[in-house]
Amino acid sequence: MRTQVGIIGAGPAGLLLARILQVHGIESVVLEGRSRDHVLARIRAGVLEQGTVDTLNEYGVGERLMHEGIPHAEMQLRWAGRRHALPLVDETNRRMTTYGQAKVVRDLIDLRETDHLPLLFDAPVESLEDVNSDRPRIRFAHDGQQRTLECDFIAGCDGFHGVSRQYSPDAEEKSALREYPYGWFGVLVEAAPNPEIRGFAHTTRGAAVCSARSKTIGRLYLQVDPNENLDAWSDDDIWNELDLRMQDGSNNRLNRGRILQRDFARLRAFVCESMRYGRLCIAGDAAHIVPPSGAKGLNLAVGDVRVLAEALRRFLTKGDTDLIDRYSEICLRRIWHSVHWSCLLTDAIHMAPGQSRFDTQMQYEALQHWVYTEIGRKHFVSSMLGLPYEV
Ligand code: FAS
Repeated sequence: MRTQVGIIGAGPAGLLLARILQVHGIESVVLEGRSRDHVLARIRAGVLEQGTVDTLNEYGVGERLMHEGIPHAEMQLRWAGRRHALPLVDETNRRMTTYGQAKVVRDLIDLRETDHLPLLFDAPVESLEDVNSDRPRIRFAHDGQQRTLECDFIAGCDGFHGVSRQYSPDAEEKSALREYPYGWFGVLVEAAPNPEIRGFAHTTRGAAVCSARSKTIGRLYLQVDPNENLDAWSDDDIWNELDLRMQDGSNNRLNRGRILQRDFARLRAFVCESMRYGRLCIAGDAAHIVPPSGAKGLNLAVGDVRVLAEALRRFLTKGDTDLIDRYSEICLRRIWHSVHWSCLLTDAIHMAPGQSRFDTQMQYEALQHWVYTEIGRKHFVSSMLGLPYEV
């Protein structure tokens, strides 16, 4: 097989890159290691920055999003048993929109399949060859055969546990990692999200997060110890703990319903600053991981892919290497800004094991500053809404 751009991974990064390249008349093949059902069933991000919404609309993938997306007007924060809120819209009317990652991925897959463009599922990539030559190759398995995809360029969009990052020789030395001593026990629930109980709660029992994936599906999280036995929690235990942590002195309670899915997410922050080596570029979670508190993971992937698609367009159509040479530098400005914000927010709302009353008071001061000072609100809103794109 031969193509211009070989894309590893059919997550948001790989699929959106394929779409943008297609619009610019550049061929690609997407190789996805898991099955189509598995990819479509994965529940992850839920909140899109304005830039992500605009990008999906710009490339013709926004129709369902504009019908089903739920724009946010405010962020609720709870601490010391009280509810506080701040507007989440900036002076240019940019805002966050709730629209689950599973829907973004489905929209992109539907479009690719409607256009009959190559997207191979159950096609795990096993190795890359000659990434520093002008004829890089991808070795993958498909339908019980060992296959090779010859390309002009390889895009590693294969997530944190993917294969591509290891083919950048200085990736290890140029990577930075922070592991948090707690994680998120997440549940997907069939219950209409209660608009009076949204956002983050800081409590001495641990943080809680209440968000929506649609008007009838809620996505709720409890901070737990990484070694927590999640099976020991009955459904009632989960609902009671969520109500306990989200209480704010009012009689509001969460709408309850069937728990459709349980999962656990480690909280970590990771950045690999070597995002390009020869004819290989990595994008999305293959290059960075942010604690989900800042709702940045998917949005950062979109930012990377915008730069990568334009860099590949200029290189493959005009031989212009300027943007591809600056790919890492441009992406990292946005990445580090989002990682910093996500870690600030994570540190402010979670209880660290053994933290002192002094530490807790420092958290209250940070939360107070973001909600009740003009400069704090500006910082909070501009960080949540994300930096403007450079490309
Ligand atoms: P992805 O991991 O989505 O996609 C990579 C793809 O590559 C996968 O389909 C994988 O199967 C495939 N792949 C891997 N190795 C391969 C190989 N060798 N060959 C072929 N294919 C291979 N972000 C937010 O913004 N908000 C949230 O609330 C949020 N919640 C999250 C909750 C959980 C439990 C997790 C795990 C992540 C969450 N994230 C959240 C982050 C998440 O949404 C990512 O940022 C997003 O999926 C990044 O997209 P991709 O870079 O495309 O990586």
